[in-house]
Amino acid sequence: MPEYFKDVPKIKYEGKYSTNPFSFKYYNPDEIIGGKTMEEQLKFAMSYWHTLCAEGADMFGVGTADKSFGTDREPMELAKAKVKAGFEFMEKLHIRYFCFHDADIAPAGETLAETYKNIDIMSDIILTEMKRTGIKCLWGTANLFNHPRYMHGAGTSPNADVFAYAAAQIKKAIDTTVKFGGKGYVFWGGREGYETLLNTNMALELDNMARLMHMAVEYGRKIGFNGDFYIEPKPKEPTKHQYDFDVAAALAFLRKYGLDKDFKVNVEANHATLAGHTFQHELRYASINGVFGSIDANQGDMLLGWDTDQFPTNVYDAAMCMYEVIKAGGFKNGGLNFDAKQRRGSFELKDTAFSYIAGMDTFALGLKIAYKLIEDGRIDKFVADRYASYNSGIGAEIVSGRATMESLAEYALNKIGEVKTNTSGRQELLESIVNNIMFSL
Ligand code: XLS
Ligand code: NI
Ligand code: NI
Repeated sequence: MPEYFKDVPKIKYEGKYSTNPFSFKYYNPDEIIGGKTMEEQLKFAMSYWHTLCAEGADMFGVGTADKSFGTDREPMELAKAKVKAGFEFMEKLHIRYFCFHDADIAPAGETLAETYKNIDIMSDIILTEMKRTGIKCLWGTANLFNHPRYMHGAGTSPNADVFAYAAAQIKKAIDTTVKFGGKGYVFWGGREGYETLLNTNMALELDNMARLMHMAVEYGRKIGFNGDFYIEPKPKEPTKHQYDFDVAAALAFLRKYGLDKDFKVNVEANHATLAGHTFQHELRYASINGVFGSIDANQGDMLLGWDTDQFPTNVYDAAMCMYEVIKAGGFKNGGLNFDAKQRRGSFELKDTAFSYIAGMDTFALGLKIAYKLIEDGRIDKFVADRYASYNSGIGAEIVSGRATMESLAEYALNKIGEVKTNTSGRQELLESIVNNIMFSL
């Protein structure tokens, strides 16, 4: 069997003092943190598209990385080589899950029927590799944004034929996800939005999007899909305005259309920052509303206003992310999918390995720090104390629902006079506590 990532050896944990670039410094799959192994807690997934398909093209230039994997790019031959390369990579990097779009795993045929056939052939081959290695599918999705037919959207297209075509693609992508035993199915609506309201019937587009999701749920449940459906919020790009702007907008949509029983959210770090939120904000908002599902782990660039999909190396953000994940009870059907690509200048195949090592080590650190923060308890205690006024007296009246406008007005008139009980928010102290815990690992 040919070896595709020839320069990449099997990556092992060597600890923080190792200078071997092909080693994990912090990710030690079997290490127990908080009662479970790191591997169980982090559930890393390889993104099929960035890792095996994307060649580094940008708006101003063609690709720089060669992802032909030794083939002359004949589509089916290439697709087969990608499977072998992908599983070799996951085995070498100790990645136990992958995520895919229909279009990543099989080339489009001349007709939809031919595309279906290609997907069947390729999914059989992938399934064989899954059985050989024990690697699992985290989630699947359909690419409803690349082809010109989706120029005006898929589920929100003004053209009913496009809606039907999108449904046909989703149906097959759900079939394939179920075939792989995947526990998630993602809707990322890259073109489900608009460029101008002058040509847009927003109400119909949103109703139609919900119709498509209802059909997907009905079909998925019928064929035995028992995992989660996810909306992956993103505010813009490629459209000027995407309907699933952020977790709050996605949640309002899900509740309005009665989809919140079957759907959760897949939070992507770079999408959060594009929406003007921190990653942690989006995770917290999802978690307190019961829709936290899965994560696309990456990071943006503070100075660039688009989805740069960089590999996550910011330990602080990873720590805050894992803090939220632990508080949410950990991953159930979800995991950490590296929806991330190496920079265009890092064009060698071994750069893909360095990128994943960097990302996995960052989240291993994040996990350890998050547990330390929780065990240390200073932050949680501060927050609990900060709201202590709601535990008794007038606060307890408010929280229990017994207080009314009249009772509060009477209390304010007779008991308060002027409020003299505010206490400091201590932000700087708390930030220094986080640093203290982070750097005394
Ligand atoms: C693009 C999205 C995409 C989804 C899957 O910005 O992140 O990669 O995760 O379609
Ligand atoms: Ni994503
Ligand atoms: Ni993205």
